Amino acid sequence: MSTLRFGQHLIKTSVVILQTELSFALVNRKPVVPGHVLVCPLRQVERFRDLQPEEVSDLFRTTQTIASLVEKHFDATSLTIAIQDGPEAGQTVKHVHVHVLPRKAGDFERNDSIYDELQKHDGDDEDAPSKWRSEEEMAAEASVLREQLLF
Ligand code: AMW
Repeated sequence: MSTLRFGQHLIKTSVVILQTELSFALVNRKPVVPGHVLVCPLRQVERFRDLQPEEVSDLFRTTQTIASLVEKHFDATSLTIAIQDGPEAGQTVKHVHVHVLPRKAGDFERNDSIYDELQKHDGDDEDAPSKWRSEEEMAAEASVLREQLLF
C-alpha cells in the first residue's frame, strides 16, 4: 500500500479521504470531536508562509470540500477551521495542516473550549498510543467519507 508523508508520520492511503494535485485530507487518530479531520499540502513544509500560492489555493479549496463533507456527514451545523502555525501556537507536527472540526449546539459548555482541547489533545501527556484510534477504525471512517464524496 502506498503512503503519504505527514511530517514525521507515514500515512497509509487507507486513512486518506481525498488527494488532489497538491493536497490531501486524512482522518485523525485522536479526534477532538467526531469528524475532526486534517487537510495538508502534499509537500512537507513546516509553516503556512512556506506554501506557494497554488498550494494555498489547493489547500483551501480542498478544505472547503472536506469541511462541507464532514459537517453534513457528522450532522453538524457549524465548523471550527484552524491552523496551529508554529510551536507557540500549539503545532506539534512540522507539516502545515488545517484542522476541520464539525460543531454542534452544546458540544462544549464554553464554545471556545474547543481551542483548549485542540491545544491539549496531542500534548505530551495526552498523545499516547493507547489513546489513538485503531487503524481499522480510521480506515473505515475514511472509506465512508470517500464514498460520500462521490455523491
Ligand atoms: W498540531 O498540534 O501539529 O496542530 O496537530 C496534529 C494533529 O495530527 C493532531 O490532531 C493529531 O491527533 C494528528 N495526528 C498526528 N499523527 C497522526 C497520524 N499518524 N494519523 C492521523 N492523525 C495524526
